[in-house]
Amino acid sequence: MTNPYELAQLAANELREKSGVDRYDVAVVLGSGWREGAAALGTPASVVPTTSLSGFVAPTVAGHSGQILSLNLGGLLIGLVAGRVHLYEGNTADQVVHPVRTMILAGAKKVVLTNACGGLDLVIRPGNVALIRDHLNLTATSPLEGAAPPEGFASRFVDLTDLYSARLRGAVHAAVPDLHEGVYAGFRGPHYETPAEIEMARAMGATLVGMSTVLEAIAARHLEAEVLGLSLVSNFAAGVSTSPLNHLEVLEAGQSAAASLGALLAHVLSVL
Ligand code: 8IG
Repeated sequence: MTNPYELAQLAANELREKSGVDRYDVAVVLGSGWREGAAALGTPASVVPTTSLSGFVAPTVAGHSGQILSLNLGGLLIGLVAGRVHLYEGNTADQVVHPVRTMILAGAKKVVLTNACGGLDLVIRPGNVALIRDHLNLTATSPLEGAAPPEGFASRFVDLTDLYSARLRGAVHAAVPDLHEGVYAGFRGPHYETPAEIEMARAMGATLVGMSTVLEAIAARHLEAEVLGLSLVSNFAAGVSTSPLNHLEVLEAGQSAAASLGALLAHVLSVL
């Protein structure tokens, strides 16, 4: 049985061979809503289906196969991971973080994690994007559980003080005015929270809630990558808004956001 690190190294070698890209600078994991926006980054130089790479599990969302798209953005080599997988699909923490480990072992020293989430703060409205400043891992698991990482990898007792890189956040704030920052609470899902759970998350300091990102951030930091988190707020979390947005407003917020997400992503990538 190969360990998760050897499996990711194997997948990284396969990816380099199949994509023809011998190193990556930045990996971007595309969450819901971001895939459409990423099309604005340009035509990928190569598209590798994740089914052809060791250790990748297929997303269970209908019609969305996993792909790694390689792009050269003004000399910056970007690997876009489309088709994130989650704990709630029945995957282990190691399976959830395998794409991130693979991209880092293929050379990426920076990892951008994008997602769609619920918002707890009335000031961060549906359609807004927030930078993740910190997180609460409420999944009750870690990608570093289990056997110790093999020789050559950092200890599993990772310092998460600067998990969402202050340096990268500073660069993005300088380039993109008016971006919010939030604390992302990662739940297992797939159900949304009860209003009481959202009040619990608020009391703990959360302003954003979702079902992804936290495990990937931990695994990326363990492999010594710099992490940036971008959350598209898609809805107010349970019980937050007394006058819930109607469905049409939510759809409109999502659509107008999708149009600008690609431009935002391109701008962010150019300053990292
Ligand atoms: I979009 O309100 C989206 N994803 N946990 N809660 C959780 N995940 C989400 C939510 C939400 N909205």
